Amino acid sequence: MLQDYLASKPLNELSTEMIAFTANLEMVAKKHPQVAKSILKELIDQRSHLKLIASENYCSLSAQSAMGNLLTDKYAEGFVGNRFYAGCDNVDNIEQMACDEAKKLFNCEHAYVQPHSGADANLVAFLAVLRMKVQTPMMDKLGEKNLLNISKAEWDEIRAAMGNQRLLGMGLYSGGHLTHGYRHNVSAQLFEVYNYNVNEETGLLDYDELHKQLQEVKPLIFLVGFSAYPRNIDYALLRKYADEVGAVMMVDMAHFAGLVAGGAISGVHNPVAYADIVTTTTHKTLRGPRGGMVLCKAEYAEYVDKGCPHVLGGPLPHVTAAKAIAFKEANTDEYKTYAHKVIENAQHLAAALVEKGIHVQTGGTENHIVLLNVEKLGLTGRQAESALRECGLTLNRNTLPNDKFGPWYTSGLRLGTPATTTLGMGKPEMQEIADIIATLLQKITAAPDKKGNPSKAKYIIDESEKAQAIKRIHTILKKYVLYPEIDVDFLKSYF
Ligand code: DSN
Repeated sequence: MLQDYLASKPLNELSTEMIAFTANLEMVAKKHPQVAKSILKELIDQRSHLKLIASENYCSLSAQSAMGNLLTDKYAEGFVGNRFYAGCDNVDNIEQMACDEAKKLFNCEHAYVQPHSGADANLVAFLAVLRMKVQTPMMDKLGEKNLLNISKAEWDEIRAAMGNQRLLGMGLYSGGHLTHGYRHNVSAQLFEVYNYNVNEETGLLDYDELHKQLQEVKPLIFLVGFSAYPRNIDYALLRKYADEVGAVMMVDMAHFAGLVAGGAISGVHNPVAYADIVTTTTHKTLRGPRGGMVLCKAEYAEYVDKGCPHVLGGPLPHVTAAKAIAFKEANTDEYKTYAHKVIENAQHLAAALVEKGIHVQTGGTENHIVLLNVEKLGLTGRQAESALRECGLTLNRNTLPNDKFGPWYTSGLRLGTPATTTLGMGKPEMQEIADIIATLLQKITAAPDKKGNPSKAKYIIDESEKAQAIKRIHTILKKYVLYPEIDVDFLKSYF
């Protein structure tokens, strides 16, 4: 495969990206051709569908290359300069570079780049706060620094105190994340959880209501952040509220970290400037490899840095290397332009959808998320999601406040612009996409189930509407090709 590509053109016309991708695929195919085929099929799928999933993006081929190598073989439990394994010099250097890049990018006091995901980052943060605010003071009272030296009864008392703390987080149906205290999630088993919600009418956070609730609950952790809220949050105000009740302010900025990094979300809306601890993923708007990170004030650093081994297994040095690359990529003017454009595109998309009669939650957006209510069109989110996917659009269903269809079927759709903006799309494409979506949503109808009752999953779609939509999507995608350096037709001939 690679030899054929190298022989196909003069040397100065060969693309490094294509050589690397082809070599990589050939190495995979040597051991498992079916896996190589699936990788190629995934590229074809991502190229032929419009990616509107708000939490996805396209990571650079350089960051991807940093992940595919021998760094995966290295164990490095502990943190920079304090490892439980020998031979970590290079991994130390890589992790230090990633931490330094992250601190520079977000202008924060401390960065911990080991979490494997956003959920892991949240767990690291939870335990850090519990250890700092509950365990350490109790140990100090005992005049003891080492948990192993205390009696079973003393440890039982500490564990009971740690397990009896309150967390106040945004409700799942209001846009909060599962790890913010959803009953089935470990977060709700670690803490006594209270939820705040958005106003049902407006879909917006009610700051006065939240203030009141915070004063009533007086949580140890006041957790702000979301995975489906299309508006900015005033973190300066919430910091004030948190201080009144002595709560630790934690923000999960997984969704909009890239917009903060690029300066498109700033001032009172930048959580890093106000929170004690900020967690994030690195692969959404931030456009890096799949992973997590914790940023915190210096006083939390020693607790956060114990994430591995207290919460996490060994770090993933190959992913850390890719994080260092992504953070560096994000620290450029080009990326700043990108971050601003993500929001502009989301606003164009939302405005065009509203104009076409689609119900957009909160009437618009201030970030990369556009939330639609499809129940008003007689559909569940599941029906709309599946029907749109058939027509070439990949997006996901989402719960809405007081969702009558629940988290599986849902009443909403969540759209996002990080990926389409990476491809270079702008206002005309957002308007075209809005028109395609609105036309389809207004034509799809719910189908009856086997017993003749309205189904929450099945739908009816007119075949000519579908063909028309696919054609329109392909016209857009032909102009904005994912990883254009990679010649898919050439690679397809080998599988
Ligand atoms: N799965 C992510 C999202 O889609 O928002 C959050 O974990």
